[in-house]
Amino acid sequence: MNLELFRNKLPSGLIHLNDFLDLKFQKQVLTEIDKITTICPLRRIKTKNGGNFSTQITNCGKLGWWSDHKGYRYTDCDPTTGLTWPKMPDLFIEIIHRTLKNIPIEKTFIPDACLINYYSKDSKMGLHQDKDEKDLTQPIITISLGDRADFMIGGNKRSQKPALLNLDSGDVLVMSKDARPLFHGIKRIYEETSPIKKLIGRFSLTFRKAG
Ligand SMILES: O=C(O)CCC(=O)C(=O)O
Repeated sequence: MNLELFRNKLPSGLIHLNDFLDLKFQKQVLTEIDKITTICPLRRIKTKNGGNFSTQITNCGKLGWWSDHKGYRYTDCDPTTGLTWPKMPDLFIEIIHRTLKNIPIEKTFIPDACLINYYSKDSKMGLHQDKDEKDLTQPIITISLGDRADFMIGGNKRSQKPALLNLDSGDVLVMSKDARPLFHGIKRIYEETSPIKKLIGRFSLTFRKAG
């Protein structure tokens, strides 16, 4: 399917803060990811039907998102090690505060989960809705780091054709209000476009109020 880049206004509730984090800040985020993945390594997990995700994931915060034959869910500890997820770094909380200050939404969002996805050059993420959180009115805030990605944003039904939005390193994307339930995913990663030289591939960090 040929998808086109957004040319006009983004859907209501979808807020794209382009180039929000400078390179120095991005490198600090990467250092925090390195610390998290030392305690809780990135892993390729299975879909509930036994398929393979092409991203690798880990988590930090009180709750972490997980998937295996038992289904999609949030857990308070890493199902493979039984250890609690690493604490959410203060730097991540600072980014959330800065984001909230810059956007016209309620300032009450306090994330208790941060899902970290790692994309290598061939990784993708199929169209999906984020529905495992208890309160689906709470926004989702995503930080992009590393290679450029084509983010797909569709409608309330999977059958609606999505459009594309480029997400670059340092961008922050907010799915709030009417945009919260929209189908979304990652169509493509642009190899070797990362401004952070030691990062090959892309990380996304999605902050959610899960519990
Ligand atoms: O990598 C991204 O920007 C999107 C991640 C995502 O859709 C998710 O974790 O549910």
